[in-house]
Amino acid sequence: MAAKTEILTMLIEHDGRFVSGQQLSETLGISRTAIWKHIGELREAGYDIASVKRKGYKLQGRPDTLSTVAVQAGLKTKTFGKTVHFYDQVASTQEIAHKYAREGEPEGTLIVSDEQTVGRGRLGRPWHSPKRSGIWMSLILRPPIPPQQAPQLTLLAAVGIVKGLYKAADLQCEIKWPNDILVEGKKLVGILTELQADPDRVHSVIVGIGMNVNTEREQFPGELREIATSIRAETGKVVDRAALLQQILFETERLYEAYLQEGFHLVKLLWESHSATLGRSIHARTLRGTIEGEAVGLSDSGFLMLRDADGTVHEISSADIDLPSAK
Ligand code: BTX
Repeated sequence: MAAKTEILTMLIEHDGRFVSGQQLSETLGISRTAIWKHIGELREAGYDIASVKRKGYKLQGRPDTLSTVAVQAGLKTKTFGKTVHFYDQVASTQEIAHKYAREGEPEGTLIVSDEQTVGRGRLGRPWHSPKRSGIWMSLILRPPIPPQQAPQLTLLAAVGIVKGLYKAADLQCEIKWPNDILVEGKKLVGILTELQADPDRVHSVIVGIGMNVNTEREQFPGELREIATSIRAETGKVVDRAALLQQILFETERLYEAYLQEGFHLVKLLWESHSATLGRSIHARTLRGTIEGEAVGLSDSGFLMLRDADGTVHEISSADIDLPSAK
């Protein structure tokens, strides 16, 4: 961890209390002058750090950013987010993640931006990603699985996000197959999973996550106002995006480890328990037409099983789902 990140981590852990320059210098094994220099850099980056003679340093305020130091200070993961590429503004974090994945960046590399100008969803649809109001991120994974199993990672990410949202923002959400996280039927999070693969082997899975965090309801453009929501719109609270992102990385990494060791079963169970889709009559709009029926479960590969009026069970690998009787 970079010294600056370690200093910020210690300041955060002291939660508004002073940490002496001596203590920082001994823990990090660098001079007090070096500590002073890093504190200066943190201040320049927007951290409000008080310094008082004989007492040391105290963190009084943090900037609203998902910069590398903000994401990494206090992060409790093993690999997720250990490498972060942060941008004030990008076209799409997915594009950058694809480039880094091709160049061999390791599993867990995170690409995150405070704003996207051309954020995208599935099938080239646009994803609204205004400045500092959400989490716009792409995570590079390198699971040793065949490409057919890659959709399982969308479901895994959805469960990790739901757990993270519950722990960091006290918000209960539902998952709509395959990639939406909803509150009261409105979309809070979208997930876009893309692959770099040979026919029999995955090179990388890029998990793109777009989450509306501090957007106020009236800030959504007209076409999204009825279908989108944010944590702030739901709870009235402004959330620390960096702390939320850390929690999501932590929960998702734990699930991912279990998935690699034990397979899809645990993810499937957790996913089903948070599902807004199962047990309901739905319309699945696939590229080959619409199928109507009851969503009866997930297959072992993560496909949605839909029983039509004739009792035939269809396995759906990709579709847009309408919940006609949605709340
Ligand atoms: P999706 O195709 O399921 O959803 C896209 C649709 O969602 C749009 O057509 C629009 O109706 C609606 N929508 C657009 N923006 C928002 C928003 N901010 N909140 C709620 N609804 C919205 C979902 O695709 C996958 C989205 C992944 C986005 C991430 S952000 C980081 C990464 N980089 C990137 O370019 N995409 C991913």
